[in-house]
Amino acid sequence: MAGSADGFSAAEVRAMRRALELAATPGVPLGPNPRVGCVLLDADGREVAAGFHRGAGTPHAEVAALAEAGADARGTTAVVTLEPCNHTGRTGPCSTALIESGVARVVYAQPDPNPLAAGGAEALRRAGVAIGSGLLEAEARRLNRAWIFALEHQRPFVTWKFATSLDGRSAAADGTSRWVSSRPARIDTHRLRGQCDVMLVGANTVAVDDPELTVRDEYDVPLARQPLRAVMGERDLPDDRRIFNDRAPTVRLRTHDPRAALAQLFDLDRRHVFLEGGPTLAASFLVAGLVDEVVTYVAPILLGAGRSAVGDLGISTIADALHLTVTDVTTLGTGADTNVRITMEPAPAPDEED
Ligand code: AOF
Ligand code: ZN
Repeated sequence: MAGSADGFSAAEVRAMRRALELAATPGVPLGPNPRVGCVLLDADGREVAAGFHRGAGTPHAEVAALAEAGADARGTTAVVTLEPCNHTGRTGPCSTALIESGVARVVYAQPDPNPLAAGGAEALRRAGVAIGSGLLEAEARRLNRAWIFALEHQRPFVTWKFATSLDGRSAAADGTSRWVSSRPARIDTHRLRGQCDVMLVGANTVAVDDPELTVRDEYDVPLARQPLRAVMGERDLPDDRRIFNDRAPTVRLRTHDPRAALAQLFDLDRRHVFLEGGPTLAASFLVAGLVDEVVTYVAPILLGAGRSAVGDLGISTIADALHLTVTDVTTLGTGADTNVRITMEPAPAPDEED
């Protein structure tokens, strides 16, 4: 088999792409674990078996692939998106499982950033297994960016999503807001909700807008479970609000402090918050520096008056503007249904004028 310049065969590169796809299976993983995929290749580079991780408490990707392969695992190359773990957590160490199955070589994309689980590569090497690392590492990191971020910062990654008119308003003067965003934008929102593990709104939004905050089947989002719904704020709410229905679990976070709310969600094993409103809650997270990604759906409508999409940020002069870097611009829908989705992340303020 011809090796590529960086020591990986074409079959291994293909297998890693497939492992990344398997890892990204919609609706997984459940709970606080990373997305991981694994493909076993025979000596001719043919796939023997494959597996992916379905969430905390279920078999790791390598163990799922080894179970499918049975005795055929002997002598194979395991291509894995994350360094095999070396610890007994909710399940046993993948390093040991790979060694016991007679796997000859392990190629992984990204080292395990979790200090409790890391060390698998070293254990495998000691047992005589050949190791290759760093194959498609950037792709693997992208796949688990919220999980990696949460591990490093000990708080969930926060995506703030809002829909707005061209002039930055989320509702008209009389408070009506259905529908600032088009159907294609709403479908896209449900898809993004399904990738998070908690959706967060303020108690005021629950009182006024009464969102259900579920990922709806009608939008065809494949989903193993509904994300948790969280309501932040101290005000009491009537039980008949849709967010308290039985379609998904809901928690109340009785605090106004974004940092305290995120700490509670982290303790509930949540790693990716989808912040959905309203303007005051968004402003409090922005002012606290606790927004890591912004996704906005801009509708080609003008309102001229009405609620601003974001509340007061305490900014009185242009030099103090909060700057964002655009990472993606996508047009959704056509004709009257067109919305523009802009994805951004916080950026340092530019230090030069021109
Ligand atoms: C792997 N393969 O498929 C996954 C890994 O509590 P546990 O036993 O599920 O362990 C979770 C930790 O193991 C997680 O934080 C991460 O470091 C690693 N996840 N490792 O070899 C997998 N999901
Ligand atoms: Zn493992």
